[in-house]
Amino acid sequence: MAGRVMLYYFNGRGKLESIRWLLTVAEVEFDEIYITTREQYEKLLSDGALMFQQLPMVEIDGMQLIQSKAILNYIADKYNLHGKDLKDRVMINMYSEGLIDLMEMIMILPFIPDPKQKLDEIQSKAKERYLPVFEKVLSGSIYLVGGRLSCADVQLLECTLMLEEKLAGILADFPNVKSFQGRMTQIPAIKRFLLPGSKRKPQPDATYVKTVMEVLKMKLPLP
Ligand SMILES: N[C@@H](CCC(=O)N[C@@H](CS)C(=O)NCC(=O)O)C(=O)O
Repeated sequence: MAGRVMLYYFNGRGKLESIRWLLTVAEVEFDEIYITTREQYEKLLSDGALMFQQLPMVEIDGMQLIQSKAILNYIADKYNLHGKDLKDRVMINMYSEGLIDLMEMIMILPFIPDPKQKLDEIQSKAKERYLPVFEKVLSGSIYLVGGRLSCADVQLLECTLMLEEKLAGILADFPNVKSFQGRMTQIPAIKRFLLPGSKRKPQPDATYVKTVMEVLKMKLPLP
């Protein structure tokens, strides 16, 4: 198991995409095993690889890690993307948790029957609750916490790109966030990740939704 990092998930963004982003920024090479059938998922279950019977699972440093936030924190700690001390870290975690809340709203759009209503809710929450926070923090600093790059910066970039895919022009009233995006996309590893053919996943399509639903035996509407 030791050796290259191996990711187990669907061939799509979901709860793994932020981990792909963070590994990329940390310049860690990784491989992926795409779960495309119920049998593959059941095999992982019977092997005891999925503690809470959920994906994603990441093999790293001889461990099988589950829970996406725990995995993000491990990578952030290991690769010095989690601030210089406890006080930095709690701020980074606060920003991260907010961004994850927002990204999870976008993530479920393809699985819900009335995405228009949900998208309107995302737009108002993004503009009134989340983006103003980051606009303010970035008015006086290049990065979100402690003047250095952290996992929260990486998630903010990911999240703002996701927002713009769904709501073009949403950053118009947030010039500091837009400039931040411009700076972040100049980081060489990120520049490469944003090019076609990288390990970054596209927006979810019907095939992705169908695979997730079949593998997990999900039924609509979601609870
Ligand atoms: N808190 C977990 C949630 C993981 C999760 O909900 N995974 C979904 C796929 S995206 C899953 O495996 N669902 C199956 C189930 O809950 O039975 C995490 O962030 O990793």
